[in-house]
Amino acid sequence: MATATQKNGGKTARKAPAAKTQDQRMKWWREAKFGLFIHWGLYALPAGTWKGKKIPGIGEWIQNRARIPVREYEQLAARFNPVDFDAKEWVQVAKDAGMKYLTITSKHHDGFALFKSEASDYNIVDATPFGRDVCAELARECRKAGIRLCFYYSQKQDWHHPEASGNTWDFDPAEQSFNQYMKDKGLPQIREILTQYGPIGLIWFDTPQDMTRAQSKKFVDAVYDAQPTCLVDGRAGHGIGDYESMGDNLIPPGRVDGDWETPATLNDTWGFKSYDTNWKSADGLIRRLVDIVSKGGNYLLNVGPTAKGVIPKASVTRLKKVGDWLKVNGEAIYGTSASPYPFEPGWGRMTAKGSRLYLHIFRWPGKQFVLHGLENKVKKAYLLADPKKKALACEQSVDEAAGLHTLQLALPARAPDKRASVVVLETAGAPVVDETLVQDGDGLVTLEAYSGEIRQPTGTAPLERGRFGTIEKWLNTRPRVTWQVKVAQPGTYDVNLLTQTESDGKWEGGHRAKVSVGRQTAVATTRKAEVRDNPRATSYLQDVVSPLGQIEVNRAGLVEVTLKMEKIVKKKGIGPKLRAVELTPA
Ligand code: FHN
Repeated sequence: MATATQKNGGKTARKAPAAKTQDQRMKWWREAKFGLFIHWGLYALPAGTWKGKKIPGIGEWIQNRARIPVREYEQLAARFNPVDFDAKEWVQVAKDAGMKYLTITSKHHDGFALFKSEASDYNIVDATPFGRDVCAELARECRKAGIRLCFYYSQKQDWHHPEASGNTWDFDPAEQSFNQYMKDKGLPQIREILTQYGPIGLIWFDTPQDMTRAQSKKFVDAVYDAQPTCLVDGRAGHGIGDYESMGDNLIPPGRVDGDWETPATLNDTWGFKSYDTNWKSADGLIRRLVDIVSKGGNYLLNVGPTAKGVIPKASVTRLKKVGDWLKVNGEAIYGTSASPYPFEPGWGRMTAKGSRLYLHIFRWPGKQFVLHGLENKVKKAYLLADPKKKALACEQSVDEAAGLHTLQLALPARAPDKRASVVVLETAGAPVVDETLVQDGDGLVTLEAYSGEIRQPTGTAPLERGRFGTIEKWLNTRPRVTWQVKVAQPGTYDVNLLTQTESDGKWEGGHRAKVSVGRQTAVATTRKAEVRDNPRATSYLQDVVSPLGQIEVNRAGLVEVTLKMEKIVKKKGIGPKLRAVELTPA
């Protein structure tokens, strides 16, 4: 189980916010679930190309990646004239997407501010022909639309300032004084963005790098001093802040405790790049939103407007589709808490609110749906998409010997929404579940690496848990991974081993893997029988499926499944990167 390290973050560091309890301060954010991130600045002009060359990497990093001298890059300001910028339209994009807050780059790493600043004239009002304060205009429109305005602020990197970090091509790091930068620009600008635009929802610091704890604390205190109710994200440094910010585009596996958020891109860049068209599908965005919320997180989804001030149409249409889904299913998202189950079922995800459990079904089962492990009585079940809330027939039973609670639901043959259809279960009291890993109602048993227990003999090089919920560094044959799982349907199962590729597509087979349940074993050499998209990093990781044979499970109830590697090929030195073991009814 992952843990959001900031769950009490900020409590010791904070000076001012005593006026409200932490729960009161966090309330709007915990209910909001979905926000718009906007990366916008001078980098929208080159849009990924400098002097005729396509510069690899994310668009807002072009100055750094192409080592553009300050004196050259800052001339972009004289050409920055986003005449099509319309704050009302941008806020409407967020509103139509069902988003509740908007976080814009008030200053990104290039040091250029999107607000009127006395601390530095390298800002949109003083340095561009446009001359308008976009933060002021957005503040006005956000207020009217009931959207919380929040500011991203790059506190450590400022490639324009001689005393800040990140620009090693113009300035010598050995001669820099970050304290001087904080005094001259960093802290004054934090005060400006918190005093010029009314109440601010949160400040989104980023890349604290080697800041000292005292420096991080100064920034955070400056926020809390100016606006005690303003939240601070988890990238202020040193674990200070109100919630944890996950890695970019990183959706953690399983259950996550504490408050957290995943910042994510719609394509592969944050700032606009004219040739990045690798857009995520609306279906994928809806499922990611559900996935994140089912684990208790918030989804901060980014757009990168053009230099004219337009949010790309491809972004707007996708976001609108998410918003349309939320119009029907928002009750199962806003203000909900994480699924009471600590694992991810194969058929979809769950969220909860009061005495309601919401089943977000991705894999529609046809006319019958089975859920194991829910212990409360279900008073009524219905589809959220059904305006009449017609009750779905449901039956509950308990198999005492197997320790298994089963709910059977009658569903229409076709899904109301193929991306995610929500069934509401009104339960007697808040949902209570058996937290033991259990077979899915449709028969699949998924044993994900993140929920497996590593049995590591002493003296062997330790297996490691990877960012995407894998088990890695499996380079010797002595460790085992085990799962305790409740099986509902005894019978014969096909056993598959799923191992993950490297991001460059590298994968190594030829290992000998053995899965056992009691005396039953399935053992085979790993090979690429099938390749699937990795659900956590669809665009660049894949799962390789190796069939291991069959095993027989002869009774319902709790069983222990063990995975051992009997032989490991080490030619490429990566070993099997375990994603999951799957048991499918034969
Ligand atoms: O370097 C930045 C990047 O440009 C972008 O702003 C992302 C958004 O989370 N944050 C940093 C990298 O993690």
